[in-house]
Amino acid sequence: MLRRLVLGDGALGHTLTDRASATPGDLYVVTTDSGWVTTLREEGVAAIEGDPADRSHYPSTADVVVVAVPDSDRAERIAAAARSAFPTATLVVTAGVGTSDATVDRLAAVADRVVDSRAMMADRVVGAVGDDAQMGELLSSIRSLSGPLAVVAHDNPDPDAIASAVGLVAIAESIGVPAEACYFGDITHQENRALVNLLDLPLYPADAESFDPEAYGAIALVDHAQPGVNDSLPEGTPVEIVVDHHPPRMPIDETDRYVDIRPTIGSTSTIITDYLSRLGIDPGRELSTALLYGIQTDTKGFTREVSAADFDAAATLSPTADADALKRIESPSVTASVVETLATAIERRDVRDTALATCVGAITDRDALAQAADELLNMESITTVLVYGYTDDTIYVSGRTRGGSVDLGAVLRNALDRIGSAGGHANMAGAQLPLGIIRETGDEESLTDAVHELVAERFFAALEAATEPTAYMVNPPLGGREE
Ligand SMILES: [Mn+2]
Repeated sequence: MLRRLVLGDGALGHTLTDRASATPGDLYVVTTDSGWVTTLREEGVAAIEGDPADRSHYPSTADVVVVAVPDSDRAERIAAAARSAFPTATLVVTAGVGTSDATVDRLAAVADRVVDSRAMMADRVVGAVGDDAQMGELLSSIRSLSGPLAVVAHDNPDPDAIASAVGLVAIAESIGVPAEACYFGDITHQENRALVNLLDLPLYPADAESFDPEAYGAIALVDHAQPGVNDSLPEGTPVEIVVDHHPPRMPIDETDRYVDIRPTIGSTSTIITDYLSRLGIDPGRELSTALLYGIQTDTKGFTREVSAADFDAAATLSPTADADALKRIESPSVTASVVETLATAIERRDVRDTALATCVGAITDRDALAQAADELLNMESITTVLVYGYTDDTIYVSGRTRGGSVDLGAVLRNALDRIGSAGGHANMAGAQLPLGIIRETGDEESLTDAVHELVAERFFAALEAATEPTAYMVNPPLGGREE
């Protein structure tokens, strides 16, 4: 487990610990701020009141150390103590506004990363790109367009994709090129809808049937890299710009295009934040909040695949981000229909081995299915969940899996494509089936049973076929040869 140590009392320290305490992790805080210690302890965080420069307060090990104090001389002393205590840890130090260049240099000598909040203040002019060749390339690829830029997030976009798309639009608009952020599919999670709604983010649902790539000067992809793979663009659609942090599944053609894929970075929002800083563009309150939320969710509150650059970006954004809005996004109000759907889903669950399938009957809110599936995936020993319900004419199916042993998108296609349409990702997939003939099945109760049978039998059979150990067929177990 990654052990994180936060030394100090800055706003950054608070932001980081606030997020981190919500996820299981090994977090230590050493601060002189006794009020903060009390708050942290109430949240179950190991907080020690004392001088953050005093090694005797430190835990025995730490993988990531964040020094967050506004005074840079003090930051320097604390950083030196932390470095000597944890020579191999990733050390991130904040440099407050007004820190001299000499101090920043000294901090940089001891830290892996100095988060310099002055950088943005200093060059807030787009022309300041100077000798930054990469940013020059990005801007010139946008500037040369003959029409608006379409920035396409992957289907059913998550906060990272949403924020990155809106961020890239802001970059295009900063040089006077019109741009639109769009996505195919749905924004299913309540949190993600709250993100878009609360911050009033300019993001448009596109329609796969009517989307016309010709209407745009170019297409940019964020948080994914292949048209037609994680989005509903036709395969082979020409794409001019790709910004992503996922390791590419297949080689990406970089000829005559702007491609920036950084698999060591925790989120695309981090890359976009880096662009904004280097271009001197002020993201403003809403976009800062969205990007910060994108980083937080993709790194699971700075615990998963997090890099120094992610901390850096979070520190850049946090002074401008709207902390209250973030809180409301993280815990949106739950509607009664979501609670009812979850209750029915639990009651009617059909568990076979580690898979669960459940029919919740007639539904008014399709998103409740996805949320119920998410909740049920937390059940002990359950690794795959399928939740479905129906409206007047359609059965909607929402699936989730964890652990990576099953490609749920493929399972659902095998199970249900012949009687409807199915698709999605390895760990998150869905399907829609016409209710058709079984609609005639008498009362509501027997209709629910009929729908369950229709979906569950096909699902469990396809799942079993997908999890059949192929190794068994190639190499029969030792001594197990039956004639
Ligand atoms: Mn991402």
